[in-house]
Amino acid sequence: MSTTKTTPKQVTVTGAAGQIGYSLLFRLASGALFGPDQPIVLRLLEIEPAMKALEGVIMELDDCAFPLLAGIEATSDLDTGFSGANVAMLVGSVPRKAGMERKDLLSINGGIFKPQGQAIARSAASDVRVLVVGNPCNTNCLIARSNAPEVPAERWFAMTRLDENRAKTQLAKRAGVEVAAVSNLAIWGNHSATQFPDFANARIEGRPVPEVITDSAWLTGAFIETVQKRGAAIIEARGLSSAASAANAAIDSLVSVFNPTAEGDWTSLGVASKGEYGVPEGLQFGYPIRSTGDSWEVVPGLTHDEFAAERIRLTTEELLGERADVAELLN
Ligand code: NAX
Repeated sequence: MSTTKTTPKQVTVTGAAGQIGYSLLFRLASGALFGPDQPIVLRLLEIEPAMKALEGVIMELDDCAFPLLAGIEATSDLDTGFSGANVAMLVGSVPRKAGMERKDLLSINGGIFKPQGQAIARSAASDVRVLVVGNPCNTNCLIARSNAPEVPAERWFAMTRLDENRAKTQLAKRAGVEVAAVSNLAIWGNHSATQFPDFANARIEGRPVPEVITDSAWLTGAFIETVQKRGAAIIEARGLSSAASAANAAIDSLVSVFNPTAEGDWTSLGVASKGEYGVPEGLQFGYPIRSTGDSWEVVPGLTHDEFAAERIRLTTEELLGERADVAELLN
């Protein structure tokens, strides 16, 4: 195998010295995103106070001697960080602290994602794909996208895949099947406690979930609650928020964008709404997505009962509220 003849992909990761970065970078460098024949350059964007910690992470990356890692650029300068980026993973953000209102959180993060969006428009490669992980990821993605009108709206994704993966495992455990038997699991709406993991349209071994798991009280109650509150349960158990599973979901998300979706299946991504399923246009909304590897579509024609429709209405309302809170940051 020769890796020297292939032009490396430029992959930017923000918040690279953080927890998720610590899991993500090593998987990227080992080929988890583009496979074993595609070298990459990691472009690591951090704020000044974290540059020393980032140096340590880079030492460890060096010490892995990854054959696919063609270079590392560490910087706190936005244009250097996004220069020539084919993929931008926006992980770094400011977490919610005790006493912080949602509005404060949104505007602090707006201060991060607006200039990042502008720098992506100026400096990234013309084929850039952007995945926003840093919370509140849907609205952070909306802010960045709206400040980069030169980058087509369909290149922007907010991460709902961790919720999808969590939901699949809960269903598999309950049904006593392997997780690979669960398919067609969409997370509708916001990556937050209002998200709707759509069990009714999901399948287990090809059959609708409610036919396999007939306990509808569990599906509409404990199942949804477990998925929605999984992040908090991990903090409670580990003393730290989920990181390795988030990094894994970030790679899963982009693999789903760059590769064709399995026949009949779909995956979950937060994308710019064009009004599908009655969701107001422009919201960065979690939908079921099918990709060809080059382009993707929101899966059409799914139906929702009253329960699901109400859940989707609530998560839509929340995203509309977030959008109103950051109106002054939008273009
Ligand atoms: P950490 O606090 O460990 O790391 C964040 C890193 O971002 C820090 O190193 C910090 O210096 C850096 N940073 C802050 N502002 C920056 C800026 N303007 N430019 C570049 N870097 C900057 O958090 P971590 O656990 O890694 O989580 C990162 C984000 O992912 C958080 O917002 C978190 O809420 C979010 N998550 C999103 C998930 C999702 O499913 N969408 C799940 C996991 C995670 O909770």
